[in-house]
Amino acid sequence: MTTKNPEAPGPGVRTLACAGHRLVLDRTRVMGILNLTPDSFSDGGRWLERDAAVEHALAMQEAGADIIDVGGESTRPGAQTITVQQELDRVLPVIETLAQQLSVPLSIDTGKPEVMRAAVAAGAGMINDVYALRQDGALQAAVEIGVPVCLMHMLGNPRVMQNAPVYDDVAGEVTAFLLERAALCESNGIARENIVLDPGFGFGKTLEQNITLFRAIPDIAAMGYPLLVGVSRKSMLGQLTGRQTGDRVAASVAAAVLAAQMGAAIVRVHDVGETRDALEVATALWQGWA
Ligand code: 7PM
Repeated sequence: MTTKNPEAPGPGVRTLACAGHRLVLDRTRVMGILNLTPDSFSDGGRWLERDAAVEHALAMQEAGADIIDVGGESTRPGAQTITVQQELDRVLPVIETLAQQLSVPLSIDTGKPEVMRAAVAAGAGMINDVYALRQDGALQAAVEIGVPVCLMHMLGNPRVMQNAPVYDDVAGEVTAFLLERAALCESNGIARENIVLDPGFGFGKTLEQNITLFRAIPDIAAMGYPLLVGVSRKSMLGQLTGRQTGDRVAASVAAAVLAAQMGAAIVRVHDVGETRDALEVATALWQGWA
């Protein structure tokens, strides 16, 4: 007797196994941003702020988020680093609560091995590291933890990255870096199926370099790893539209749709409902669903 599991992905569809949740990459998935840095929640540790963060995550799930990315350390250009304890205090209570309440997986946006371990122990199902596991102990932690990891390209570090970045060939250099990090991860025991790559828009790139890199999304996606693209509300969109952060929703949605058409497997966004709607329409009109 043959039984067909209606939940099973078709042949060739990549799936991320996120600790008890599956992220099936049969269409471009939406990662909702939950920012616990003091930039948005004044100290990130107080009860009212925790409740607001949990409410916001639930609202993003309701709006169609496929995964929620929780971050406690600002990677804003020029930002100072925080201690492990500060970062744990910000993210752990929220992850513990959300892991119980959400039906979608959580990712932890951190470069610190201690935070990776604690966050996954508390229920996170993916590691999102803008340092691509380059901080001391991070690679080993990711190997041991065993959840999918997103490796992002950044030139330098957040403090200095926007000081006149220079490339001979931005797309070629970013691609080479990502493939080198992926190869190192695999040689240390991270499964190929657990690796996601991200060109790192805005992380040590000028507007012109970001545009060149964006146009290379199909080539980077062709390397065979799922590609994550994060351009939501970023300054490149401010430079293109002349708009302030909160007024970059339409610009962000346009960029997310284009990234999806060009091969992005996951888009990391603030405006989940708007992005979902736009992706549904773009997919239906471009490919025809079903
Ligand atoms: C201030 C400036 C606050 C910039 C936050 C940011 C990405 C990421 C971020 C990305 C992946 C933002 C950034 N961006 N992780 N974390 N890819 N994988 O705009 O592009 O959200 S932080």
